[in-house]
Amino acid sequence: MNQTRLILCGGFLGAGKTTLIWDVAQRLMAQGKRVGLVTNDQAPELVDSRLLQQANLKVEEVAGSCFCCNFNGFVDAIHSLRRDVEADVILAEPVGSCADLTATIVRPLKKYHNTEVMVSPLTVLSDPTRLKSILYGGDGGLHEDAAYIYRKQLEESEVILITKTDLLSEEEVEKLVKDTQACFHHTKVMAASTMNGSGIREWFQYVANRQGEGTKILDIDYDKYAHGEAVLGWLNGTVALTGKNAYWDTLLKDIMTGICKVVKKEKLRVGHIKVIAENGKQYAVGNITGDVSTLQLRGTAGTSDHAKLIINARVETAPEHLDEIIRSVLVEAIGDQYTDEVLAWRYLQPGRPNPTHRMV
Ligand SMILES: Nc1nc2c(ncn2[C@@H]2O[C@H](COP(=O)(O)OP(=O)(O)OP(=O)(O)O)[C@@H](O)[C@H]2O)c(=O)[nH]1
Ligand SMILES: [Mg+2]
Repeated sequence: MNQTRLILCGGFLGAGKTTLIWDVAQRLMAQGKRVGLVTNDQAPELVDSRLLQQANLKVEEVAGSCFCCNFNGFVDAIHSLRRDVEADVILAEPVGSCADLTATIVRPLKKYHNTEVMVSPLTVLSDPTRLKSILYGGDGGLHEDAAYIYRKQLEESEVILITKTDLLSEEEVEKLVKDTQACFHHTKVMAASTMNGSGIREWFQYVANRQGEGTKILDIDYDKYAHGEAVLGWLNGTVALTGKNAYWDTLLKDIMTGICKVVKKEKLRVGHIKVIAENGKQYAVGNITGDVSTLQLRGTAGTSDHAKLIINARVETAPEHLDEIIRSVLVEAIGDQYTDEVLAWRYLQPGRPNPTHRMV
């Protein structure tokens, strides 16, 4: 078969990668294109995969380590999508705390797999609130070593896509693009919103018609990078819920509000907390991507006796403490109105990145 176009959408936790991939996949499928997606995380049970699968998209998951540390797993995912759906386009989302993708993913793909995939310019998505802080000398609401990862991601990008522009005025978007461009001279800077659709088509046309050069090799301190990842506690859990004719959106709201209370009280720095409540084909999602003002609740899981909850939390705290927080919020929100059964529950501190390849 022909080469498959591979578009890597990187960027820090909560930047809007999954939402963009979802949006672009829908647009491409409406044009009759065959699309495959690859999600990635340090542990299984991903909200992202469930969200994308809910839209009947073909998703491969590389779970248990990032693409760069499991390069062969990533290549297997690409092969599966080429075999199973004969994908014209693959959109792939690396773990949000991952950097150094040019040396560890783009270059090895170009060297060993260029008959199968044509790699687009590396796009790094950037949430405007964190970006503004980082650009103007702040820490992006992150530990200094996590902010280091954020800067390194921007530094190696071939395209910076500023996301969520619907949250800004036109003047603010213009200024942010200009200031970002001034810091990153050799990078294409674009801006988009999946909420109002602006900029998506322009970004896609840009990346889908070019090849990534793969020349921006980072000068990166792996000790600092490893510590920037390790300051984040990671929790992935799946819980089956039962309640008589329960309205799941209320429970989701109670859970997200309960988490916000603790985040505020303990002044916790959040990478991304996402929770999906699924009732068959109906689902609702809650996200927190920074301080508590970033809380978003979308969709509806409707009413039924049974539902499933998947929780993915990345927060700057010890994983054991994150476990305590999420458990106690769940116990309080679930109360005696529902019964719950934990189907999967894992909390961890990401290990030191140890890439399969590093081609400089
Ligand atoms: N207002 C607004 N919110 C957005 C936009 N794109 C994404 N979001 C929200 O940002 C939050 C995070 O989006 P995701 O797509 O899950 O982010 P991600 O980069 O995949 O996050 P990780 O997988 O954790 O790294 C969600 O609440 C989205 O609804 C946008 O264009 N506008
Ligand atoms: Mg995601």
